[in-house]
Amino acid sequence: MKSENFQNHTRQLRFRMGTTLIGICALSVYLSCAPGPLQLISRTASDPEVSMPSVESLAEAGEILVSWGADAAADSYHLYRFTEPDGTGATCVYSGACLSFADHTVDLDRMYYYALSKVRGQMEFGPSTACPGVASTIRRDQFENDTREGATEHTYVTPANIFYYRDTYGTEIEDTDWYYINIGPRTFVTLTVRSLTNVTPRELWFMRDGQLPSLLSETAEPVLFNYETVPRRVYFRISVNKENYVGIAASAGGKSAGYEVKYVQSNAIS
Ligand SMILES: [Ca+2]
Repeated sequence: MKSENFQNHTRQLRFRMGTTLIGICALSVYLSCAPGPLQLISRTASDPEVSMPSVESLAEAGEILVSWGADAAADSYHLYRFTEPDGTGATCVYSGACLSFADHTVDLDRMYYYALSKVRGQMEFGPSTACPGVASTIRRDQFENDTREGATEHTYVTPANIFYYRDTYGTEIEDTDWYYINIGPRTFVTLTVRSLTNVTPRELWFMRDGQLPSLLSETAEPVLFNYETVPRRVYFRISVNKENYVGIAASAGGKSAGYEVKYVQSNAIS
């Protein structure tokens, strides 16, 4: 049964990546993370489960961070990187028992695809489905504000960055930024959203919570209203206008960019 599994997995691996990769990875085990004798004795009897790695784009400047969960049935892991989602340009970038790999050997602003396989004894299970990632000159924002629930409080001025990439297959890597601002009773607040690097306002959308997004412009100042008679948190989102950002009619591309949201003034609603 196990050898049948192995043959199936090996066939899949060869089909997707050619025949030389198992050898490449087997030679490059990182000794510092290699399993000790105790782990080999105490491992479970079942086969490792093939699972996708997590890929964090723009983890640091020039870095894609790939991580995966420990599998008690695996002795070590092989991480493969492709230059195309179909498996073209495969390289084994990591082999060993660690649970993450920071990839610095990448071209900036170019999408790569990572697939994980797990090794148990002489058998390799995988690779998994590939997961895309990209690195750029900047790192992603410290705050995790991709969702409304994780919105960052905006007070006076918030410098931030944003990124969007897509490949010719339509795979997207997208950053969206949610903020909220505390607005007093029957008050409206005026903001500016200014580009800092590599982006023009017309490449960005501004969306008031629950409304349709509108394109930013060099001159427009977004306004947020609180019509209620009690203070309220008002949410808004900055995202990229994909066509303007990548280029009209461009099937693939992308970049990272910096912008700044700034409080201008608040006024009473008359
Ligand atoms: Ca961001």
